[in-house]
Amino acid sequence: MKLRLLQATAFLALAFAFVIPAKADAKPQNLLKDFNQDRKTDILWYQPSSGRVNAWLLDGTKVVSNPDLSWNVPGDSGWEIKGTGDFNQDGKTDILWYQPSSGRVNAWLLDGTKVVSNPDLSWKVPGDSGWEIKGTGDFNQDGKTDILWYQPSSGRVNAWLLDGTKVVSNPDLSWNVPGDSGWEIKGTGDFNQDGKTDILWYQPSSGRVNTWLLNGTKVVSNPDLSWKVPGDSGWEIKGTGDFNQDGKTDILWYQPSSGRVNAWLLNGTKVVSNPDLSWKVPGDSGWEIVSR
Ligand SMILES: [Ca+2]
Ligand SMILES: [Ca+2]
Ligand SMILES: [Ca+2]
Ligand SMILES: [Ca+2]
Repeated sequence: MKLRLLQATAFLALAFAFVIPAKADAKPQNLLKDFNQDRKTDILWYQPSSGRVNAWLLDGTKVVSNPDLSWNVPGDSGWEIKGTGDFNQDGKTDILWYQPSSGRVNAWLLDGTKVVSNPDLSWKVPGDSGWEIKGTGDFNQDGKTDILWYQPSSGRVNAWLLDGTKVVSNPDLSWNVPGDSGWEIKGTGDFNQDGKTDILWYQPSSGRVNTWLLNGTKVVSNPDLSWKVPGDSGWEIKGTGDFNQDGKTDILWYQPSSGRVNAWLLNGTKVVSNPDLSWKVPGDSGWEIVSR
């Protein structure tokens, strides 16, 4: 009887071993922001005045089409888009919303650009706590999207480790950065291609762009990127992605005054080239890139 159980367990373990390689695929997808599942990074836009949520479906830096998502959310509802991820592990990009007044954190589970359902996460965080959502990632390498929080007053950086929309634990990262340092979290990515989520920082006053290379929630090193961009240039970091499909994280920039959208194609922390995207959007259009 015991032997049979052992055999059954061994068989089950073997079955799981075969499933695991396919799941590893979920990690890059998590960073892609890919609304049409062609494995090419797309860009998410939001216009608070109309409530429209729009996706630029890209072929590299070329805009191929720009469908609206199926639901609208007027900005005066107090809801804000805080990032993207894959909260139900179906390989399709979802959207993360936050309403500071109620503290609710909500996920739009998408099938492409169609909203299928919108469950709340299991924890709430009132906006007056001073905590801000800064992005998503997979900080414990379980293939499930987690949420990155930052509290400028204390300098604490915190990760909500999620099982779908359930918060399982919330460890602090190993380093602190007080908000009055002028450093701001601008996104997440995997800058050293080790399959572990890293954090992107920017200091407008110095123009420095910096990465925290992480091992889970531990900061291992923090190299600067090879280029600087002073904040008074009017350029703003709007997110990350992989715009040339080389498996390396790139950075998305936007200059509202000119309407230019630009991609820094990176090799690790080295900027290799910086092509503009094929479309422009003037800042006074009221459209904002929310592609974290
Ligand atoms: Ca795509
Ligand atoms: Ca999904
Ligand atoms: Ca995770
Ligand atoms: Ca990494």
